Amino acid sequence: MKPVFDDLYSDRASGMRASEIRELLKLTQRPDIISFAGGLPNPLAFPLGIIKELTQKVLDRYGEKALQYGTTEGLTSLREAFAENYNAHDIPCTPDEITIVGGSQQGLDLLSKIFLNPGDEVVVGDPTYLGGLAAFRAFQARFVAVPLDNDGMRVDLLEERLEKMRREGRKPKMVYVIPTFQNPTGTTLPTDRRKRLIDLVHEYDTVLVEDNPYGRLRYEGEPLKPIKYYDDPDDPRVIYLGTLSKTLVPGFRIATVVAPPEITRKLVIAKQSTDLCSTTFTQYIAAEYISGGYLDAHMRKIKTLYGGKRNIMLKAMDEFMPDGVEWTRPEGGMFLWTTLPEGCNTVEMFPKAVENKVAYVVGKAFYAYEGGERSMRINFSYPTDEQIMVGIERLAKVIEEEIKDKKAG
Ligand code: PMP
Ligand code: G9A
Repeated sequence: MKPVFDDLYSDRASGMRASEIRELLKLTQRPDIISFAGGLPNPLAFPLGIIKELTQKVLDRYGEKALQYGTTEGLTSLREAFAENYNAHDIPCTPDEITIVGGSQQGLDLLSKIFLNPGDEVVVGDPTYLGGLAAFRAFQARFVAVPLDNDGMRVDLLEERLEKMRREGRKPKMVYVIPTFQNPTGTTLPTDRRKRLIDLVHEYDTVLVEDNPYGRLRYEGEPLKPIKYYDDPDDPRVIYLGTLSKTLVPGFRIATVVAPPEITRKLVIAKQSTDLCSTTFTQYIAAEYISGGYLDAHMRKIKTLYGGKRNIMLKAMDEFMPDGVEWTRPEGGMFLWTTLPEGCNTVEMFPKAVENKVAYVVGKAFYAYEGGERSMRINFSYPTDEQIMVGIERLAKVIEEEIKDKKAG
């Protein structure tokens, strides 16, 4: 049948494509499949008891107000609580510089809405978070994809690209980085690269979007200061995205965009036409949670849980993976990035993995244009310890077959 609505869709909607991760999430609903695909927090890390208590408190104290529309900027007490918490964690900001958004995904969407015309260029890591690529693509961006090494984005190559663009009269609208325990690779930018990034966005007159959902999920090693810490207060260029999705619960849909006042104003206007305001009820609960000091205490519990799962996954990888397979050993976050030997293809292998009841995200999904054919992202925060052991054994068998087939073929 001829598609009825094709000539009605905008150019923007015609170019949209489904998120591999969102589609794969359906697999996690199948009880027989062990999924390492979604970047989901573990339900064991959800502080149900405290949330129950605080929900009751919010209803008793604020009643109907907590269920009413709120301001587009977000609840003042929540912005104050975030500002205090952020300042204690080397993210300098005032409550007025914070906009509460419905997840950092909405932050990426709104930033695209205010900065991008069709054809505008955005610098991204190659690979990078596929939801970021999707948000930029929805506004018809083009990408300047800068390769990563074991220390995250190659800032030297970024500089070369920016210089070349300048010679050609081009300027990127944003530089998008996930500095700590990057999605999908788990890599972390060292301090010298963080500082260099600040210099570069000043030198080439653009902004840096620092997306930091995993920064506090560190299981070993010394914490690094966010890029925002090194920003110039007299000429701020960093827009910082933080979220409660990985440190409290994703179902609240509460995140922050920290930006200079001028950008914050534009962002708020853009959000007015998107959703008027973020969910009032969960903002009230989150404000109580953060100002009550629960978040920092809860981080210790999460770190023990996820650190243990990371170790189990690394142990299983060491035990089961065939020769020639390589993977990262991140000091935090939720993912291992795994690369198979030359000739293997993780897209072609995917149906065999599902047949063997294990799932991952194909590496290709995280590349702006091409790459990642031999790679995959595997998540360790969501599965149970037992699922990690069994699932990695299954995956290793599938990979072993793939390697044999490629050698034979
Ligand atoms: N950015 C990155 C790098 C992510 O990994 C995610 C979620 N996996 C998001 C943004 C979106 O998170 P949320 O909208 O739940 O805050
Ligand atoms: O789409 C989601 O559920 C968020 C997870 C993102 C990811 O897996 O990177």
